[in-house]
Amino acid sequence: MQFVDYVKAHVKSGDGGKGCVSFRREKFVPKGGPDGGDGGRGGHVIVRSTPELNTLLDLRYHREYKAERGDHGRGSNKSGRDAEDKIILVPVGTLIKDAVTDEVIADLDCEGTEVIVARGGRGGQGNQHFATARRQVPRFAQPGESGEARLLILELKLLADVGLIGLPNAGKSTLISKISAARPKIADYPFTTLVPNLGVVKMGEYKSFVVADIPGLIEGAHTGSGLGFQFLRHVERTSLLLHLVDVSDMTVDQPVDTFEKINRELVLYNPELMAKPMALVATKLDIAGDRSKVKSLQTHCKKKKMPFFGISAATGEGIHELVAYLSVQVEEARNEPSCHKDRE
Ligand SMILES: Nc1nc2c(ncn2[C@@H]2O[C@H](COP(=O)(O)OP(=O)(O)OP(=O)(O)O)[C@@H](O)[C@H]2O)c(=O)[nH]1
Ligand SMILES: [Mg+2]
Repeated sequence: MQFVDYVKAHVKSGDGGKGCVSFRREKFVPKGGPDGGDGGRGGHVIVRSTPELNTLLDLRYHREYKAERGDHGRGSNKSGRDAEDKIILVPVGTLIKDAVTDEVIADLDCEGTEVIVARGGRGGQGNQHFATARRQVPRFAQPGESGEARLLILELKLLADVGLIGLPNAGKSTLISKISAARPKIADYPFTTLVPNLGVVKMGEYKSFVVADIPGLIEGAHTGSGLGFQFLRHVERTSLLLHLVDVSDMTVDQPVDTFEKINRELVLYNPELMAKPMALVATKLDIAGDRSKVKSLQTHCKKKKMPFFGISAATGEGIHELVAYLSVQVEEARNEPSCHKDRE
């Protein structure tokens, strides 16, 4: 399935219905008073998050959302019906912005939350409201209020606790397939992963955490090299980053330099990413040869006070320790007030 995480959409709420000008007509009651009903409210346009979606794909093919106008008021004090609201369903984790002002309208980061993005116009009042002692025959009523039109940007930022980053071929998808039920495509060429994958990792009997595997990054991603760094938005909300480095890669002499180059790409994307806790994971230990690269990375981590792990998805070496570390970190992050405590 295609994965879409950025779309623009036009929304327009419904106008309010017109208030009615009408007078009571009954047998034997000459000059009945005004009885024009009110117009109904125009429909709102509402964006609602649902766990059943995981891409903004539907919005790519349907970029205009219009709610209906409210019914006009009628005689005999009959109010017009309010129009139905137009609901746009989006995946949990969708950020909604006004495309013109760039203002964030809402961040639907919980399941089932919703926001009115364009408010329906109020219905106009019928002439019955305008009768006074001195004006007993009001021949006017209020028009309905206009609806709002807006251009929105919808941006999906997946919700995950741990984000996997690293060069293409580093073993990110292999790791997620080892520790969760996710089965992403794995292959020995770069850019196997083209869209993010999420995997749920069990943490004890009742709890779990979510890991995001994103496409590989290369130097120059900020200028669009490789797949660019657009997918980094999906690790922006994580509480922890794992930076994977393939220590069996013959084409890399100095893994420390490569590691720092990729870190610079993160800073260029968003300096806050580098402020997140990060651990370095040396991968493919089973084919790492004399492990001299492992040692240089380990020393580098010690200097930077960064946690270091060595793993092999092939033999299982180090995987258990890594998952135990992640469980503790995720648990701690969830206990911090700024985090989503309700996600388990
Ligand atoms: N021997 C060995 N091979 C591994 C290990 N982990 C991954 N590989 C191999 O390395 C290659 C790349 O693995 P992927 O998991 O697809 O790498 P990736 O980081 O997801 O790559 P992209 O999606 O292209 O960014 C595959 O051929 C894997 O089988 C490991 O621990 N040992
Ligand atoms: Mg991959």
